[in-house]
Amino acid sequence: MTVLQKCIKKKSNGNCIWLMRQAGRYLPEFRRIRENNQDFIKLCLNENLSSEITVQPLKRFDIDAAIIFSDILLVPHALGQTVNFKKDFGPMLGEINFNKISNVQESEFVNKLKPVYNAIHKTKDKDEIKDKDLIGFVGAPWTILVYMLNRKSPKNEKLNINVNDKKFIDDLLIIIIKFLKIHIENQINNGATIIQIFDSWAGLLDKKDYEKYIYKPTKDLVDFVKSKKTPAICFPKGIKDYKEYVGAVNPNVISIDYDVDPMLISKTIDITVQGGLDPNFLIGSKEELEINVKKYLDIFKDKPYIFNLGHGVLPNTDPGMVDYLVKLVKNYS
Ligand code: 1CP
Repeated sequence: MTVLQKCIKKKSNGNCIWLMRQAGRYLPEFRRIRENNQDFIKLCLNENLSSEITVQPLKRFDIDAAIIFSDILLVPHALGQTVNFKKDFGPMLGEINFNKISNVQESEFVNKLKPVYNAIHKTKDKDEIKDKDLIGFVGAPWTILVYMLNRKSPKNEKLNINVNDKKFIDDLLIIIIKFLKIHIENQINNGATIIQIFDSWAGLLDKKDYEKYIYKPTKDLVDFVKSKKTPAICFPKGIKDYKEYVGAVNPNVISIDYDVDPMLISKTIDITVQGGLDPNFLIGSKEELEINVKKYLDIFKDKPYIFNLGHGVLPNTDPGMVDYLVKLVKNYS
């Protein structure tokens, strides 16, 4: 059993660690590839390069898992919605043609994402990943819905979704869930050993709408992942009540953001916990980083815990700080 799987099965607190966005712009070796590959979707669909990028952080750091280099927005792309990543702006999506989307066939969708599945297949046989986990992922149905309808990141402005058109949203949600399951299944069949579900925009929703847009659809995916004998990690960033979420969705692991009090989580949640540390601590001093890393490790000392951040590694992070963090976690006792 891998170090991470032992942590998940509550068999040990194995000082295990991986990081969200562990591959990415803070690594010069990634930036070199990115410079020559301006089209981000094309880069994700280049199976040799995406496999190479996936193992880049494992060559540097003593981390316990790789996460496949891909993006949650490949799903709208494979459903026929245009997705472009504009420099210094983020994703831009085209208009939705519901007729077209509701007629997308499974074979057509899988064909478009074949390079992702091939990249997973290639990566799992690499030396760097022997005895380690390869994490596959999807966006949660709500977060995918947000991008498809808002057509850009909702981070700078109020969400621009017309919830009056409920029938349209409900029908789209059904299609999204169907294809997320297909995407999950193909990742597992090609070698993903864990699935993480990213609900990056869970925090935008009113609590009264959680059941319909977050709990029910995400539990549907979690049950599906579990039926494939694979653990599911859920990251509902910004959710108001993690305990209620865990009760409703029942994942194997709950990944927490940096806004939530880890002490409260440790007292109220009895499944494996992942993450929490504010990625900004990787940009500050080593002393401050150490104090805050110890805070999480102390709080979760006698609990099954996977060290990670409360969101992704920031692009201006010094890889040396990541190395320091990994060593702090591995040497903690
Ligand atoms: O060079 C660049 O500009 C690319 C930056 C980048 C990277 C490295 C994007 C654009 N996506 C990725 C890879 C990625 N995305 C991974 C790879 C594996 C790893 O973690 O190392 C993963 C898991 C994701 C998932 C993802 N994509 C999420 C969920 C996690 C999160 O960050 O909240 C989201 C929201 C996206 C959408 C996305 N992809 C990229 C951008 C700039 C955005 C938009 C973010 C926003 O709306 O602000």
